[in-house]
Amino acid sequence: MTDDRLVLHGSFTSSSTYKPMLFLALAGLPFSFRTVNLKYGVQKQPEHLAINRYGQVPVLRHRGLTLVMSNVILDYLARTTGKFEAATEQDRWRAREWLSWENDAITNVARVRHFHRFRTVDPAVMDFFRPPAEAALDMIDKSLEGRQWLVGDSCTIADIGCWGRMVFMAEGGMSLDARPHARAWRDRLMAMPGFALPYDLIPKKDAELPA
Ligand SMILES: N[C@@H](CCC(=O)N[C@@H](CS)C(=O)NCC(=O)O)C(=O)O
Repeated sequence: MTDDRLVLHGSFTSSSTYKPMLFLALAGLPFSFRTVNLKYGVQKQPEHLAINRYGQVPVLRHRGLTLVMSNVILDYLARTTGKFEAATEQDRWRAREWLSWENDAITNVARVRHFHRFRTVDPAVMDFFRPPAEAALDMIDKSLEGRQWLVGDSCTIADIGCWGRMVFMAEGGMSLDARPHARAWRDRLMAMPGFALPYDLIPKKDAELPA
């Protein structure tokens, strides 16, 4: 394997892994996938901590670089491939503004799903996180009124990042049913060549993905 090949470390249950994985699938880029089993705590073992100090997934390795944090990885992939990058400098910054916002706000959707699916938490914890999670989904819906994509006239890393973090919302009891603009946007994403949902896209084992 050459240093030029993209290597993504992640997990099939992880929305943060899905985000760069979806980028690569939509871009039709070949890459290697290395699975990190979160259930068994592999992300906290020294070998993984050596590439991600935070003990999390995803990690992207490429050309001697090691990148962590899904939005940093999306930024890197857009810069190095030119794909899903906005057309103007203003819009390129705006796409990154959405990614920064999603890390604050849509993360609450991921938290609610996480508590729902993987842990038993005090209902008060759910009561705390659910309103900002629903508000984040409302924000996406409102922002898409009268437009096809979050930034500019085509799909960018803003769309991939925001959609990717909310993808497991149904596992947390949330939906786009009453959010028509967000629903139409999701359908546009789903119609793109290469699109797949996480459980169909992310392998459970190490894999070599062709273009
Ligand atoms: N802000 C980080 C969040 C990464 C994250 O929360 N990863 C989760 C999976 S979605 C993880 O590795 N959890 C295991 C753990 O924290 O031990 C990103 O966007 O990459």
